[in-house]
Amino acid sequence: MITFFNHLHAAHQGRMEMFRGRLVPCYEVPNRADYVLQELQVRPLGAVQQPAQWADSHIERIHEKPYLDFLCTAWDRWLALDSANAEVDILPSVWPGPTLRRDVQPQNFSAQVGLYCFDAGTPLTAGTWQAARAGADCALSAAQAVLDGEKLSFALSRPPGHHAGANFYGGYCFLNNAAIAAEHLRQGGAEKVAVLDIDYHHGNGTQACFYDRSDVFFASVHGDPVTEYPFYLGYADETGVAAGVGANLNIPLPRGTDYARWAQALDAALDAITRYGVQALVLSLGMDTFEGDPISGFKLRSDDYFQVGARLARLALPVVVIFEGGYAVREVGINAVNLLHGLAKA
Ligand code: OKP
Ligand code: ZN
Repeated sequence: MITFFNHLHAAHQGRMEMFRGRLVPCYEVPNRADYVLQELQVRPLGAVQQPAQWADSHIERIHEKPYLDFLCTAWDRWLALDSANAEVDILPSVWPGPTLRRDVQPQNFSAQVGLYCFDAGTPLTAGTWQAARAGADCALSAAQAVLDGEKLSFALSRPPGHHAGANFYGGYCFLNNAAIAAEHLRQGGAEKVAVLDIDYHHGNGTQACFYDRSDVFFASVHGDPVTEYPFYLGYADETGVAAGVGANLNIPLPRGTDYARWAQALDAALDAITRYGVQALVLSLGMDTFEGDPISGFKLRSDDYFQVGARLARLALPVVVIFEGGYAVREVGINAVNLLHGLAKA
């Protein structure tokens, strides 16, 4: 395995997120990635490298230019409004809900934040763009490694990406690293690829990126959106549109699901990927299925992740692993590295 890591991830350090009418400390913290790196040093799985610096054109294959322009200028515009804003992060307070227009971009800064951001839990900070951009570089380098013949690569970056879409951010995510990697595999010659998302939360951004495409199969096992974030996507009847019909598989599971039941769902997703017939897999690796996760509801234990990795290995596909969620910070490294060892050694 080859791992791509960039210290710039730590430049994204949200202070507070909105929860039940209060601002509470962010769950998505820099030491999440550092704990994984530390555990990879204890139980190594190959080289850890800095990513190459990739041109923006690779990111523009997934994200719209006006959205990227907003992201990379937002912090400076925020400071220009009031220099005291340096002490607080950007959160939206108004959104284009039903009957309101999304096709105009108001000049007002807060109105633009609400246009692009779909929740109040995703602070945009001084270093968000730099961290997210370096994360996309990790994803591109990891995809390139597989194109160059590696069997397994790992983009160890944050913030995560799977809730972000062509022109929106939310759920702690800004740039969709998994989608960027999948598209890079396609450009590099893989005719069909699959994205398998095993984060606790449905990867609504990734699904949206590929919903009308037949060349990227999206499969996800996640907490049932009827009770779990992101609530408004991730149901079993979402099977794709147009050319993408049959290329989207959602397997929602109730809060409280244990490993035995979760593993059945994983196997169903793996069978569907096998039937679809792809040349490479992108794995959106969220570790928030862990029983100790503070914001999630599945019951997987640390030892289970070895078996998860071994199950994934049965696909016998090259895999680009993208780090997503997982908020039990002390265990996130052990759990992620357990899975990676299961996958690499099987
Ligand atoms: C991102 B990823 C907790 C509210 C949860 C959003 C969760 C985003 C999860 N107080 N807010 O998929 O791990
Ligand atoms: Zn998650």
